[in-house]
Amino acid sequence: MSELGTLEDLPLEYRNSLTEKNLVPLWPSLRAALPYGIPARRTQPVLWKYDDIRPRLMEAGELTPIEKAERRVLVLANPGLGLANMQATPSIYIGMQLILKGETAPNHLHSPSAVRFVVEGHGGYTVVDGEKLPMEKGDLILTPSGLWHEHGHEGSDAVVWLDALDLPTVFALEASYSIEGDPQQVCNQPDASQNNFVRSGLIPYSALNRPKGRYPLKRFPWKDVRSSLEALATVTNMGDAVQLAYVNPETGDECMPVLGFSALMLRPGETVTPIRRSASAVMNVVEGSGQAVVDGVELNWNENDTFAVPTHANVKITNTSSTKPAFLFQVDDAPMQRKLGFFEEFPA
Ligand code: GTQ
Repeated sequence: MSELGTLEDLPLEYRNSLTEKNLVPLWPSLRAALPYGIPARRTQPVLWKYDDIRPRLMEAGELTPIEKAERRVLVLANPGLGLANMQATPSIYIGMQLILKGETAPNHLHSPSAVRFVVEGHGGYTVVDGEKLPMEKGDLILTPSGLWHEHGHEGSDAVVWLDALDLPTVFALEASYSIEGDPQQVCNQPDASQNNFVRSGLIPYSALNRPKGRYPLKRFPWKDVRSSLEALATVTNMGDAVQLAYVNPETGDECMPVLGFSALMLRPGETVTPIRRSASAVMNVVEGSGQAVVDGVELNWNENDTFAVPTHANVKITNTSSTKPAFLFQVDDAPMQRKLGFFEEFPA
């Protein structure tokens, strides 16, 4: 393979003449743009300890009233991507949001899609499109692009949840914006989707006769996810991932367009080595403790910790407890990569 010409190979006068006309020669940058074999990755395998986040989040609760924050969030930023860019991975925004007793985070909508995954506390809720959705630990709440949403807290102790947004992509496309709104009228059937979709394989008959709902199910209670994982574990060989994807119950498709969500159970002492994939991911620990080795970097995690997995990374995850299961929540950008036609898996 021949060496490509560099910028310095070109006469200064020629280079300046290009710059002047907003032109750039490709060949000096070609290999950086299209590296051989594996993408150039700046994303680091980072671990954010909840023990580091929590006290700082509580301090934010004292320093910044909700009116001054709109959303009181500490963003989990990957240092490899530049902290100010607020990316956990190139496509995944992750924040930890705090809401205190009696507070409300005002109604708005925006072009990025978001989900909430509850980390601690009781009595939080989000109103999405008029539907009031309770939030308990591990519950997943969808707030899709363009739908009104506001948060509140009717309990006593602090409520914290993880926000996952496709903001980096929407922002990069210069399509990110929001609209403020008045408080929503809450409909008289709160959380109705819980009664529409009680068991997989059963959907309301009337749903067959209308266009498929884009977001028919907006809350996935953790207690159901956890028991479903335990059931799946009984028919899954040790070492094979016990993993469930959150999907649209009317279509079977991933429940959001850009980011995908799944839950993983590791049995006591179990190690899983997921197939290497082109998607990046962020994992949040719901329960348990263990170790992830991501591209050779050891990350020792406990409950509520969060870590980033770059694209194309080699991953090994171990539950280090010999007695208790571990449960992880995964956010990845596989749905977007699939739609764009370049999602890949690389069997060992
Ligand atoms: O709760 O609506 O972490 O709009 C970032 C942007 C949370 C939210 C974030 C948001 C929200």
